[in-house]
Amino acid sequence: GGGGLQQRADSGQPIRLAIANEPPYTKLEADGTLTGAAPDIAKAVLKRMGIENVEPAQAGYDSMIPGLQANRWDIVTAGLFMNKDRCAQVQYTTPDLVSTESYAVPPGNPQGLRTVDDLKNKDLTVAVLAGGYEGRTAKALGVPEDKLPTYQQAPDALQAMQDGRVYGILLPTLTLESLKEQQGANFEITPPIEQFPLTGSGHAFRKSDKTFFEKYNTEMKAFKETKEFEQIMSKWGFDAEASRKATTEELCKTE
Ligand code: 6CS
Repeated sequence: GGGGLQQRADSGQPIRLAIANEPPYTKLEADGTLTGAAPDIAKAVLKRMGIENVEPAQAGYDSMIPGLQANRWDIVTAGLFMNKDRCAQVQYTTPDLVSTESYAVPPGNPQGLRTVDDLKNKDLTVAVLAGGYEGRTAKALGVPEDKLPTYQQAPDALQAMQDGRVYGILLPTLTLESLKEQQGANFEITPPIEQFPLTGSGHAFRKSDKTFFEKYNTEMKAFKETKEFEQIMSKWGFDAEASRKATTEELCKTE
């Protein structure tokens, strides 16, 4: 194979980027503009390849890889964190975003939820996203599945906490900070959970799109050395140095 995405680009068709619409990782403006850290990086890399025709495709984390395989979109640029399972299904570029995970908890954190062991030992549940990295990783760390009810998107998880259906939420620290700011919601965010591995995403491609992937990955590595990359990263609250130090190989070892 190898013709698919390359052919699409050559014929001037839009490159479809899958996102969740979860700032600061991904954001769809009210006017339809595609932005957020991962799409801004993708657009800059594609521009270096002479491609400016891109189109957003909004999806839940549970359908990003299936939709990629089914050719519903061309690249996942959603802060899709690498782990063993995902790395077996798609090819990931060099890392873009490295970040941490936290809990959102009610004001004052009455149950004192801070660690993965707390989640195992206390009689409470936390919302995670369907098909998301957090649920899978928490289970790998020994948290029973029934403590991790799933919701489609971050605002649904927030609603569940506000309704008292869950005690808290387990999501990226930066997602929770953005959610709190956007919704003006009254909750606390714990410091990054130390037992959780550092998360790292890359841009995910179908394994069959070899030629295009190789070119893209080469341009992305070069782009990561630029000032423009640093500007995108700091605009959205990410650390360019952490991204440069991370490797796809290491991040793909996460259970
Ligand atoms: O990779 C994931 O599955 C996770 N990534 C982000 C940016 N947010 C939540 C999601 O579960």
